Amino acid sequence: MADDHSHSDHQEGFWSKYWFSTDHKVIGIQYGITAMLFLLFGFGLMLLMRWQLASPGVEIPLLGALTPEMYNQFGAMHGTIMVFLGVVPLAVGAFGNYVVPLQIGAPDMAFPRLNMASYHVYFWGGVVMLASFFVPEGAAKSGWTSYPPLANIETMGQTMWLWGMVLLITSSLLGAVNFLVTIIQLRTEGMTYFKMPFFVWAQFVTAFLLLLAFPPLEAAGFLQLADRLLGTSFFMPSGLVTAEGPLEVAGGGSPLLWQHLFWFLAHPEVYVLILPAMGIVAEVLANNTRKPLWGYKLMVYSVIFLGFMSFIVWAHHMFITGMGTAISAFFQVTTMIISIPSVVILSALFITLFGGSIRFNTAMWFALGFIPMFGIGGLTGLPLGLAPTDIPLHDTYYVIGHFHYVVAPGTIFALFAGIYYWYPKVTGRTMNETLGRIHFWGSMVAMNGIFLPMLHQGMVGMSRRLFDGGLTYSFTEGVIHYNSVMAVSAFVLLLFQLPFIYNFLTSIKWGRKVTKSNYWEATTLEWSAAPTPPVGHGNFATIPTVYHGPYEYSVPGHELDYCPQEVPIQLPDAADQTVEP
Ligand code: HEM
Ligand SMILES: [Cu+2]
Repeated sequence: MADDHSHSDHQEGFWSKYWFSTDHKVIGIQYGITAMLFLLFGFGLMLLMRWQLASPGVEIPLLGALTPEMYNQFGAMHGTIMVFLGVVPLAVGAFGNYVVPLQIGAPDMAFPRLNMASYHVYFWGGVVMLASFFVPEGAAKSGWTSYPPLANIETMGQTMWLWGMVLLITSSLLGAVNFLVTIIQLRTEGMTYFKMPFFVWAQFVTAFLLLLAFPPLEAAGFLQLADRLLGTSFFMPSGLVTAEGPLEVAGGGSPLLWQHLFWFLAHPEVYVLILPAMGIVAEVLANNTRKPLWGYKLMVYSVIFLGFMSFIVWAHHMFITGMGTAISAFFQVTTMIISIPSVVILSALFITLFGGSIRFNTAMWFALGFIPMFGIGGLTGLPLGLAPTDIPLHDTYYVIGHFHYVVAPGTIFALFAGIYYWYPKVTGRTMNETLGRIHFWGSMVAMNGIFLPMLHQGMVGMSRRLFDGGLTYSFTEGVIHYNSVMAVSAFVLLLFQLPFIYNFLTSIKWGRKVTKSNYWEATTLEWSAAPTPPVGHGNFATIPTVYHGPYEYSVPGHELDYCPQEVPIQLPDAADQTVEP
C-alpha cells in the first residue's frame, strides 16, 4: 500500500497543523482535549446539583441559591454533555481515531478530510450547547431525554439543544462511516479480521451502532424542531392544558413517538459508551498479565451479538407507558438475553487474570477497577429489565445509581486506563505512577461513596430530578442523609482528579522519557511497529505485515514473553533442545 501522505518537504502553519489537520493522530488529540474539558464541565454542573441536594437553598459561592429552573438545566445538560460531548467523543473520537489506524497497520483513516470535518462539526455542536446557557431563561431543562409535551413547550434553550444535537449526531455519523471503511479497507497485509485486536473489534461494532441508531434520533430532532418552530404536532396531542391555559396546537401527534425514537438511539448509545471501554480494558489486561486474552474469539462473537441485540431492547425504558403484556414480554426477554454477551465479555476479562504475571501499574489498576464496577452496574440492571421490578424502581435514584456504575466507575475508569496506557505512545514520556495510584484509589472510594447510597435511596422510592433532594416526601426520612455523604464524596472525587490533571499536564514536558519505542513490550502494532511518538503522516517507516494473532504473550519456548504481530513466531527447533539424560 503506497504511502501518499508524506508532506515532509514543506513547513505547516499552526492552523493547518493543529486546527485544520487531517492527520488521524492530531484529530484524535483534538477530540481528547475537547472531550476532557467537557467532562470536567459536566462534572462541575453535577457538583452544583449535589451541593443543592445536600443543603437545599444554601447559597453557592458566586452563584447564589440554585433555583428549580437552574437545577433542571444542570441536570439535563449534565446528562447531555457527559454522554454526547464527553464520553463518546473521548472513547471513539479520541482513542478510536488515534489507536485504530495504528493497530491495523494503516497510514491514516480512509477519509482524512471527512475526519477533520467530523471533529469540527462536533466542536460547533459543543459551542451551540454551551451557548444555550446564555439565551433567555437558559439551557434545555426537560432532562437529557427531552420528552414532549414538556420539551415542546420549553423555552429557547430547548431549540438550541435540538440544533446542538443535530450537529453532534451528524459528527458521529461522519465518524462512523470513516471507521467502518478504514477497518474494512485499510487493514495491513495479513491483518485478517480474527487477527484484529479486541479494541478494534469494539470500535468496529460501535461504528455500526452509531451509523444505524443515530439517524432516527436526527429525524426526531428535526420533527421536534418543526413542532417548536413551524407549528406541526408530531409529538403533541390536542387538548393539552398548561398553567397558562389550553395549548393551541394542531394535535394528532404522540409524545410516545418521541420516546420510541429517542430510546431506539439511546439504548444502543449506552453500548457506544461501554464497548470502547471494554476494548481498552482488554488491551491493558492482556499486556499487563503477559497472557493471551482468554476467550478472544468468544469475546468477538459476544460483542457482535451484543451489537445486534442492542437494537431490540429499547422499550425496556418505557415499561410504565402502558404497553401491552405481549410487547412488554418481548422486551423483557430480549433484555435478559442481552445481558448474556456482557457477562461473557466481563468473565473473559476476569479469567484472563488467572495465571498471569501481573504488572500493577496505574493503567492496570484502573482496568482492574473497571471489572467489579461494571459488574455492579450490570447486575443492578437486571431488575430494571423486568417490568414487575422495573415499575416501582422507574425514575428513582436506583436507576441513576445503576447506569452511573456502568458509565462512571465503569467507562470513566476504563478511559483513565487508556490514558495512562497510551500516554507514552502519544507523548514519548510517561505519567507519574505515584500520582496515578493516588488518583485511582481516591477515585475508587469516592465513586462508591456517591453511587452506592443511590441504590438504597431508589429502593426506598426516592425519585430522580428532585430539586430539593426528596425533602418534601416523608418516606425519604431514612435515606435523605445520604445526600450529604454523596455531596462530600463528589467533592472528594473532584479533589482526587487534581493529581491526575497535574500529572497529565506536567508529564508532557517533565515526564520520564520512554527509553524504547515498544515501551510496554506489547504485541499489537501501535507499540511494536509504529515509532513512539508516531509523528507526521503515514505512521510506519515500513508497512508492517502481520503473521499471527494480537495477544501472543508468553508463548512457550519463545525467547521473549511477547511476540509482536509483525514478527513471525520462531521457536527453537526441537532438535536444538538438548534433552538432559
Ligand atoms: C463521575 C461522576 C458523576 C456523578 C457524580 C454524576 C451524578 C449524577 C446525578 C446525581 C444525577 C441525577 C440528577 C437528578 O436526577 O437530579 C445524574 C444524572 C445523569 N448523569 Fe451523571 N454523574 C456522573 C457522571 C456521569 C457520566 C460519566 C455520564 C455519562 C456518560 C452521566 C450521565 C448522566 C445522565 C444521562 C443523567 C440523567 C440526566 C437527566 O435526568 O436528564 N453522568 N448524574
Ligand atoms: Cu436500555
